[in-house]
Amino acid sequence: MLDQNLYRCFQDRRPADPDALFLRGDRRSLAYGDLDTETGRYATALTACGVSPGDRVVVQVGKSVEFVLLYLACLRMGAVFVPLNPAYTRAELAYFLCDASPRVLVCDPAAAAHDLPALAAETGVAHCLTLGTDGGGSLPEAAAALPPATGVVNRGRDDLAAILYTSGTTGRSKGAMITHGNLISNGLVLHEYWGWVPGDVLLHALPVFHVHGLFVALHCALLNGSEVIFLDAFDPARLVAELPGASVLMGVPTFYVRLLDTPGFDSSVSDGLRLFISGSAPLLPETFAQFAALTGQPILERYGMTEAGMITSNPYAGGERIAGTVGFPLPGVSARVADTDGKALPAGEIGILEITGSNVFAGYWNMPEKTAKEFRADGHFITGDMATMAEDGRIAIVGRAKDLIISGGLNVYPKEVEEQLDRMPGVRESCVIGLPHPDLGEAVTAVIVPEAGGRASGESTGVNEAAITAESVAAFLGDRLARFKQPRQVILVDALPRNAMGKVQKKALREDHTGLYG
Ligand code: MCA
Ligand code: AMP
Repeated sequence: MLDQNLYRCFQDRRPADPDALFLRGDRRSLAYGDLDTETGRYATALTACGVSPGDRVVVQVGKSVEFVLLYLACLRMGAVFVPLNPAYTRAELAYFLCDASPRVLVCDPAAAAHDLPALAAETGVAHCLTLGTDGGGSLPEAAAALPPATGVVNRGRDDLAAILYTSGTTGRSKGAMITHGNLISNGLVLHEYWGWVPGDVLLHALPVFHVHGLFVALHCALLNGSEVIFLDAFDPARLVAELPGASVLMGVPTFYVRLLDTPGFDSSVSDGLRLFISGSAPLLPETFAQFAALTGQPILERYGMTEAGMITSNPYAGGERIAGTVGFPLPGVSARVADTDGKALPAGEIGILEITGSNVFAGYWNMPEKTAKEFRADGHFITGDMATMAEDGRIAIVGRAKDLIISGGLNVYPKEVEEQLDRMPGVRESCVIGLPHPDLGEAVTAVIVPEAGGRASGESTGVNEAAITAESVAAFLGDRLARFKQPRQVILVDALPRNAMGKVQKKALREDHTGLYG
């Protein structure tokens, strides 16, 4: 079997100088020459917990250099890395543990002090280790005392490297199975397409539990042997301070909106950069224009999704970056805009984007029926994004067929929030919509009909209606849903607008309240 372990691919492209820096973190740095030894120790620690190739390792911890070591150790030993947003509540984590059935859970020491080891035991997870953002915890402590594993486990193209959970239309998250082959092909294409050159330095301020920060950003740097300025979190003032030492920045649109609002951000800060990349949510043409006017640099917008990594990109060289478009299918990706039966539509017509390519995932973990539904018989994956394709192949994303809200680059499926809201005492029914928000792009907003007929009947109980406020909703959802999924505002109505079939008309609600956030 031809070895397709992504870790080996990174090894092959390392800088010759072992002292060359890989990560320059806020607390510690990591040189390329130390990667094998350090990841080798983590691999030994995981092996001691019985982790074998194919076993899942669920990781719910904050961003740190050690997080990256753990990720690379999993790749290297053929384990399947399952990162989770630290914002997820215990109830949400319970679902992921039951679904992924990992051999090991790695959590924050503060969480372990509560009852996560008990949760791990209840859900059949054999080991619960800890890793703090300060680099402490039982995993790094164990690793430090162990001899480093030396090998790299052979992996085939279709072997799993990671499972990334994406919210599901039904309210249940789906685990997207990502293979070593997916990651190698997408990484190499992006490295070339975006013109990485020796000496490039990446400024990294994204979270590392998603495709954008973990795969797109880090893989490009690793394939280039580049230094990464690895910030703990996004802070626009920090970015302004660090940008002069960087050549590439990747971010969600909210990064660029906030940068434009940050004192000191101007062309003197951005002149040394060769590339600003935006993705994960639509970049408003106004933001693109303001950024270009201030810095002289056109942001390169690209489009992707968890299930397929990066799919399209505006050109780096040899073509125009056009605001409101996401460019062209990347090399190796084939795309069509199709009707609901999967038939390709003529140029310029709006349809659903469908794709094939070696970047497309291997299906949803434990969900063969769901997987089958998202693929056409000819192998095309149905993205659920509404798009147009121009005569020259340029694609614009014009909306979503899937009922999805993207808030600050994080996905929220309304159904999941509605299911919880409907359980709240005093709520008769609810509907969750995304409304335009100047900072987050879209803001999760709940439209609620209070119990007892609401206000229209004149029989409002007063008690229930008064009880339902943004605060009471936040209190109710507190330990049920991660904070970013919780509504920013709550609108009380007498009844939800419905069509003749009884289906709630979300579009009408969105139109009625479109100016809520200014
Ligand atoms: C944090 N909060 C949010 C969000 N983030 N609320 C709504 N939407 C969000 N995205 C809440 C917190 O719970 C907290 O609430 C308050 O906002 C402040 O928290 P803080 O951590 O300080 O937030 P922040 O630093 O302002 O974060 C905003 C952010 C961050 C920088 C936009 O969310 C972020 O880095 N987003 C990037 C996500 C990403 O990487 N997406 C890529 C997915 P309270 O104050 O009430 O406690 S991959 C993908 O989509 C595909 C593959 C692709 O194409 O890339
Ligand atoms: P996720 O499930 O987190 O991977 O989010 C993927 C979704 O983000 C896609 O299906 C799109 O709806 C959206 N998305 C990503 N990049 C862009 C972009 N540049 N423009 C518009 N939508 C985007």
